[in-house]
Amino acid sequence: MNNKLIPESEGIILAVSKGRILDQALPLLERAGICPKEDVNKSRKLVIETTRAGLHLVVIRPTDVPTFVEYGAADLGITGKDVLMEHDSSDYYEPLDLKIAKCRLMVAGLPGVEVSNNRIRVATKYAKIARDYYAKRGIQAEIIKLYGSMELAPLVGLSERIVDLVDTGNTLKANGLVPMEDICEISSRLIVNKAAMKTKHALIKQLIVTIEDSLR
Ligand code: PRT
Ligand code: MG
Repeated sequence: MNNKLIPESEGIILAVSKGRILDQALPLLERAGICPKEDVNKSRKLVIETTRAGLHLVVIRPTDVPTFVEYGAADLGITGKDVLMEHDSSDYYEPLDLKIAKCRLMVAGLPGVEVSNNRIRVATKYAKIARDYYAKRGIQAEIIKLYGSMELAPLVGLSERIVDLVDTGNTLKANGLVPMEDICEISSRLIVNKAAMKTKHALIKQLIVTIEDSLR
């Protein structure tokens, strides 16, 4: 591809997830000496230059980050492990755990609501993760895919359980739900396009080392 805004010879593109990951990624990048040249929350520009020569940022939805990186539209990306697990591909490297935007992926539900192992409905944004989790336990769960407000599902009888991210537990509590099973810990990761790791090795390696140093 030659019709790109940023010629390959002129640097690398880092795709950062919008929202809460961005809020925590910006201070981390700043510690690594990388500052966007515009206010990423206000700018209407989609490609933002940084104080690190040759490093451009694109700020996109968390779920789009692995896609951009796999196709090489971005050389690197920052997104949640939950997003990567659900995306389920190995078409990129995952060299760093950035230890930001931490939370846990959990099964939750209304207290006292028992379920039988062959009749359980689970509402979640994480259909693949939930399917794998129950399959591993030999439980035939009916997975109901939602795009948000998972906590509502048990309250209105859509499902007996939800699989969702939990941080403080306040959201569950506010809705009368309780955490029931721990699936795994989540944090944001740095991912890298496999081809770019070869063709732009020096630039990318330097950047990984700089970010890794700033984690300490
Ligand atoms: O809009 P789009 O669907 O693209 O993204 P989004 O709205 O999911 O983005 P955003 O900004 O919420 O960021 C999501 C990413 O942040 C996730 O993919 C995780 O990697 C990370 N993260 C870390 C979290 C949380 N902590 C978190 N607590 N994402 C969501 N939550 C939600 C959770 O879903 C629940 O509704 O916060 C609520 C629980 O928080 P507590 O503190 O009440 O337990
Ligand atoms: Mg959102």
